[in-house]
Amino acid sequence: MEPLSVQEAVIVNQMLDVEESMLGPDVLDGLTRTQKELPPKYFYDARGAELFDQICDVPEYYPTRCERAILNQYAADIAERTGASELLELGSGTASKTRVLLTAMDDAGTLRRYLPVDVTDDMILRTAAELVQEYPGLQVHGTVGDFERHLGRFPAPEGPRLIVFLGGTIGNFAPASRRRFLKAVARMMCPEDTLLLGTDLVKAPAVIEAAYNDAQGVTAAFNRNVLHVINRELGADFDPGGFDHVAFFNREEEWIEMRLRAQRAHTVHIGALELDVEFAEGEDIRTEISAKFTRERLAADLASAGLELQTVYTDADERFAVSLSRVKRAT
Ligand code: AVJ
Repeated sequence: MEPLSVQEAVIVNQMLDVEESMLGPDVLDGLTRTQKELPPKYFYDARGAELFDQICDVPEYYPTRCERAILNQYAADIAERTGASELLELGSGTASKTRVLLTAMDDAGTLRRYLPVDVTDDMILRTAAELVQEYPGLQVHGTVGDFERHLGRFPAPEGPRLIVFLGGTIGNFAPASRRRFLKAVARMMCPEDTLLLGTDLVKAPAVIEAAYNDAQGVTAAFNRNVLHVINRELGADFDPGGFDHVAFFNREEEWIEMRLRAQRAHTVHIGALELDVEFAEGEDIRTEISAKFTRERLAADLASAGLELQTVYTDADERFAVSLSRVKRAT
């Protein structure tokens, strides 16, 4: 990659070497539980990110297309309602959906600064370099960090800020940590700031389940990729092909659960942890939950974090929602 030589971009790395990865402790904690579990954030090495991009293109996986359609339709309205001069994006990735928002803010004449936050520094560097070209005068202040841990370390706002958390990734948090996360977001918001949140909606279970069981098997490969990551990073000897991909809609919890199911009884050795993990035949590792929301649930979760739902945009079929919230004013 070309070194970044633009004046307008500043990238601050919040990841200290010692805390660079929680993979080891997280795997140890997750795989020694009665119900084995792995955090979904470890899907996304280079291969996992590529597989997720492919998921977004399979016909069954509707969330990305719906969210993009909503943003295309309502970006101008969002820019107008928020009057935001800066956009802080949690988990910015390639910022492909962000451009429509930046353009709308640019058209409204308010755009001054873009603040991407992502765990991968080269993603932020590349995006920053592109965006300062595309939007002359735009300042980019990137933060390399984990938005679950570094929320308090972002630059102070210089004007009305739009905080953007897209993709439905909020659904990956368990309910308690979801509310904790929303509270932390609310705490860093000023009265003139707005939160733009993407959430998948509750709908016919068959539609949701198809999105996580695509016919081409891309989601299955994505699911198994976490075992490749653990093999490589922690010197483990998982046989990813020895696990079946399972995804179902948990109707009580209103979330999708992805699991990896051991085809036979066996033991896996994880070198870096000096750990042997025993699997019974048919035993599952839960690898992801992806919560689906009703408007009521969404409003309640936001309210319990001190946020007030202002506008809910949906696609024509009401499959996905993008919402605007502000901090509740003291009464
Ligand atoms: C990127 C977390 C929103 O939960 O739908 C896609 C990840 N997992 N297929 C989701 C995912 C399986 C996705 N998020």
